[in-house]
Amino acid sequence: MRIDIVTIFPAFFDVLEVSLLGRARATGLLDVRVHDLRDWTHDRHRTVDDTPYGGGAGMVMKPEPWGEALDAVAAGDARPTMVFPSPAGEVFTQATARQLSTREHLVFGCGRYEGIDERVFDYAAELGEVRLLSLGDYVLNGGEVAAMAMVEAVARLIPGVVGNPDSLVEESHEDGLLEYPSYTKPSLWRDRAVPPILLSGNHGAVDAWRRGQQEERTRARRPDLLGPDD
Ligand code: 6SD
Repeated sequence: MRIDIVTIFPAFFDVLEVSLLGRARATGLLDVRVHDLRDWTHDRHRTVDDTPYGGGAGMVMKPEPWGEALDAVAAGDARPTMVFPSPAGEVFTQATARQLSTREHLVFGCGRYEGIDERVFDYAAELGEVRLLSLGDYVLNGGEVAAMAMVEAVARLIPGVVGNPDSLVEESHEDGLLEYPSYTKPSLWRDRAVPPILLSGNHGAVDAWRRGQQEERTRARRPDLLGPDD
């Protein structure tokens, strides 16, 4: 998969060099290209923002550098999927991550200030698929942190990026429930014992206990994930 990231803060993405995604890049599974939006400006001050039409607080990202950036990163590609993190977008979920993980080419456009001139999204829709996606119902200072989270959630679903594929299915949200609790040695730590069932060697009983824990936790913490009958 190829991922282009357009931002005025390329340094935010330096950490993509480490851990599993760093290895996926090194082995060629992932081709991540980070671009400075200011490289598509033409004035001495490399201006990317201007005052909003209609008035109001803050500044808006100018359309011209974005248009050139999208033209450049989409060049030669039939139809990339362009993701713009936005608190006004649809909520990004594990289902969204799964959809995006099937794409050949993703472009992340990271806004700053009060956001990007709306016409950029209309224009982008002529180049490919456009998704305005929100990480959650809270406000960040820009799209970078949201894009980073989405890149990680998507890239780990690409075959080979996560070494053991079993660890992909035994996860919160993969089966619509929260993950069961995990324990490791020692079996007694600071007066706290590991649930004895996990030491029993009875795999059927362990599976049933874990499923019960998933349901109990989901009911307590995330009832919104459950249907009326659960
Ligand atoms: C100005 C942005 C882009 C500002 C954001 C996304 C979410 N879930 N919260 N905040 C955000 C994205 C904020 O550019």
